[in-house]
Amino acid sequence: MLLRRVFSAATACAILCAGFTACSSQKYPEGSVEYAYDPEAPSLYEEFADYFDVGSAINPWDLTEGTNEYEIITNQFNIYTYENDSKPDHMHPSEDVYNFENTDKLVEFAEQNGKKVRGHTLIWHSQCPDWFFYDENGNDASADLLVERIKEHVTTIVSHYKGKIDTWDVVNEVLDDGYGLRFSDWLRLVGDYDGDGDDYDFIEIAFRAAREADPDARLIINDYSLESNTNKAITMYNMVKAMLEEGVPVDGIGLQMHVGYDTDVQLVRDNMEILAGLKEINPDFVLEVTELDMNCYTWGNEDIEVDLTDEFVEQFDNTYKELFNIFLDYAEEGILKTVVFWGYNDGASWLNGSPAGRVNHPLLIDRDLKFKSAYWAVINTPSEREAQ
Ligand code: 9MR
Repeated sequence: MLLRRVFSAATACAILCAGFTACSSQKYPEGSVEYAYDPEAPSLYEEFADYFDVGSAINPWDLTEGTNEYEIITNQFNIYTYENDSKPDHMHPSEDVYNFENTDKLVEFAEQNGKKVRGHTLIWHSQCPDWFFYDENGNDASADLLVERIKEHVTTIVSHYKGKIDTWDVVNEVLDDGYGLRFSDWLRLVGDYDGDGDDYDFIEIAFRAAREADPDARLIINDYSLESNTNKAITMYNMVKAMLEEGVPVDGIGLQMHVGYDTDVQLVRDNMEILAGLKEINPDFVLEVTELDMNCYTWGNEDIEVDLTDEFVEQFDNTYKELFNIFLDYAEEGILKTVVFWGYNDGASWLNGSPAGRVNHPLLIDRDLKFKSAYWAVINTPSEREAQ
């Protein structure tokens, strides 16, 4: 078993064959490139089954049966989210039009394979059509009108997937990077709707509507930099605490976790600890890692090709490993339930191409679908821990 984990026959084959063609024992669907994909590799979600679900953001084209991509996502993950197709611009492009087709396919795939789905996302300032924010005369929507639209939007979508989508990112990125709420159109137009002195009413209304539409779905408030920006983590803690005390049905916080290869893992742990404090108010409160990836470039760096030296790869792998050890700690405390990667192979990651031509390597599987050393570093964390 241990030997298989470290150096499976297919991995050996892929290495021996590297440089000319991949070996014949591997499956290559007609028309596809010859991948270094190792069908014998163990499964991330199975290795972490005692701790948390492991998932990936995917796209509709990943659901084509018979491809290596389909096999990888099916073998490696037990929870999926669409990278773009369940966002407001796709799902509800104009007031009277809902597009359920693609998300229906994901739900069907999940049902057929015994998997789970995260819905990303109902309310966001980005990838959101403008019609929400204007009335029929082209003026700003009134608070009443926007509140009605929020209720309608959330209720229609969540009801459509009642009992089928396990978790919703009800709101995404509602906090500012400095302090307080992001000044979005949602906030500007709805404001303190009920006059009780707080201005998170658009969030509260969305969560209440979602709970009513599907009482069993897990409802998450999702944001980025919570693991690195302590002010933001404290702001989130305070806001969610106030909401829980008012009975707003927030089940957990999603930490997107788009981190760097050199991220300060102690800070990640400390900020998660702040958010985990919400368990004192609701013992069932959860944390989820919702969009994990590890940028190979530091902030402000304009390079387009990183030098993958042994030293760099070692640091990259260690950071992944340390993060997963933190995740395992929080899973053992009963608060961390889900870890989702933002994509599953380097070639398809959103982190490529900006600046133009940039090549990034943020995930556990490379562009040729070869399982990287980081994959082995991560997948071995539960067994190494149990052996201690
Ligand atoms: O990965 C997504 C990319 O394909 C889209 O162009 C982009 C548009 O905003 O959104 C990306 O996904 C984001 C996610 O929905 C929310 N958190 C940040 C993600 C990366 O930008």
